[in-house]
Amino acid sequence: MRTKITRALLAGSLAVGIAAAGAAGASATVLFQDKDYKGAVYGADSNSDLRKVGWSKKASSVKNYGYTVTFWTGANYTGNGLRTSSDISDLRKYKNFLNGTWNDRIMSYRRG
Ligand SMILES: [Ca+2]
Repeated sequence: MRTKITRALLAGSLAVGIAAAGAAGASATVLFQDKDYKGAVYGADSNSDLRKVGWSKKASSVKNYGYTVTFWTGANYTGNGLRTSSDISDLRKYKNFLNGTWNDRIMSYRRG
């Protein structure tokens, strides 16, 4: 069963709640609008098209809680992919094609 923790524009106390859930073994990948796990948050195991939830090309940091996840620049797991099980505090440090970075590039993602 897929678990969608939350999506919200306000980080604040909600981000703290997700961090606590992560410590207990959260199941969802969490996207953060800003680097260093700050700003608005969105959490779900996967999403085939982040445009549908207003989160396309916004993530600047991510937490995967140990799960291997592949992020994609296009909808429906297309385009360039970044496969990782690491938490990434600053997607600017991850190179994408044409000397760009992964900052504000993710449009879909899923485990595996
Ligand atoms: Ca961003």
